[in-house]
Amino acid sequence: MATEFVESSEIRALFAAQMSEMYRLEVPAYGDLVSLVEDINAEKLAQDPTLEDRLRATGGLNRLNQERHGAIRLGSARELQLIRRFFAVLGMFAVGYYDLGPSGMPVHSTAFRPVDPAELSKNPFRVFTSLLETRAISDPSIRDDADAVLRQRQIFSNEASELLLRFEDRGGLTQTQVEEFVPALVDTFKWHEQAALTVDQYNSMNQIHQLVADIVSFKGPHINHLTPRTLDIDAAHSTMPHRGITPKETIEGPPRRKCPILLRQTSFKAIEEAVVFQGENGEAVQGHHRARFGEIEQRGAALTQKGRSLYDATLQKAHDLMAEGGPRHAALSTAFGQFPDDWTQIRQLGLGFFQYQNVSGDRLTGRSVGDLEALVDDGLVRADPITYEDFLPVSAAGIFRSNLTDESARECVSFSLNEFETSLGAEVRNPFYLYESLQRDSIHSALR
Ligand code: OOG
Ligand code: NI
Repeated sequence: MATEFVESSEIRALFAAQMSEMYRLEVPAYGDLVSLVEDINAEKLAQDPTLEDRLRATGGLNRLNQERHGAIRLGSARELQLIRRFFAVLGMFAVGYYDLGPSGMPVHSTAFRPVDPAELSKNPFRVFTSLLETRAISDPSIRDDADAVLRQRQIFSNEASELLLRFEDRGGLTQTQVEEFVPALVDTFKWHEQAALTVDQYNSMNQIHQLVADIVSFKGPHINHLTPRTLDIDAAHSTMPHRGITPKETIEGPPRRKCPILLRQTSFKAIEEAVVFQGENGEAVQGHHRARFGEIEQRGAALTQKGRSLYDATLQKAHDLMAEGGPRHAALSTAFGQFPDDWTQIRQLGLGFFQYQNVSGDRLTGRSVGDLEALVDDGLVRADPITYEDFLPVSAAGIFRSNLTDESARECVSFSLNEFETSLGAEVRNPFYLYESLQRDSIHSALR
């Protein structure tokens, strides 16, 4: 009898559920945030049948309440390569490249996520994964210290590593192996109260950059947030204080619109946690650290390169207006006045990606791509915006920044996709190609 391997979507769903369970126990405010988001989503779906219909048509309705993204920060190329191999077991691959260097962070990032639409609709779990570049540390002795600590660090258990090798060797894991593998992998991302450094080492890393201290001081890459997806971030944001959660003032990304695009996010500040540092003579020294926070997101439509360039220019214009002293709200709405807020216009101008479906009840033989707009117009084909599955570097920098208490000017460096891919040991997938091919496939099957 052939051994039955478990589908990667099932392993991923189990992993996501166990991560959520762990985070709920470790950071109770996360549980409050999840229940708030569930309430708001139920309300929104009841009020907005068009939204419900679109989510159903694009396979997004069932996944909604289990949908999360997490974030981790790694210390070396070796850790990044291992994470890539572990996430492959869960059917998650590196998509998109985000250089946070120009925003004053010593990291660059990718997101591990499923790529196939069918996989996304089963469970879209994503992990925003950042890699520390110690060469951004200007003090050579602290840099050497950090490198030495990171070289020694083993973030995965032997059990998880053995099962990874078995997966790679045999091409899958059995149910029994999955039941051992998932908790062992989840353990990698738990909070470590016991620091790997002395309090003096921690303080000197913290002075260089709080992110350096967060990444180097601990025995593992603790998950630092787990984000549920809301259908109405403004409602969720204004309800947070009523549930005892203090959000940051602003929502990152585009302003509220009739046609949501890309990604809007907001967060609450990291909680202070007790840490036990190593003392000089082996005794324990009590201290604390802020790492783990909460975030919510609202996902809108994926934009084409052309749409994205317009978004970037629009956001830049809003920031310029703010720099001139304009209030944030006014600056955003003035700037975004130039970004069409109508799905037909967004489609006809080629600003967004759409999924097409033949709803005529007949074959559309003899019709070609050139007829698509007319078919949509006549109601024979429906066009639904494709959900954006990725992240935004300016918004991500805002999320990072909201958890740094030290706002002193920092050196900005620039990293590159090339060096990231070398560290990863693989190519990063280009999100634009993924949306493009999803759109193309839907057109082909609509016109078949
Ligand atoms: C990651 C921050 C970025 C997002 O949603 O844009 C992020 C981090 O703080 O490690 O999670
Ligand atoms: Ni996030």
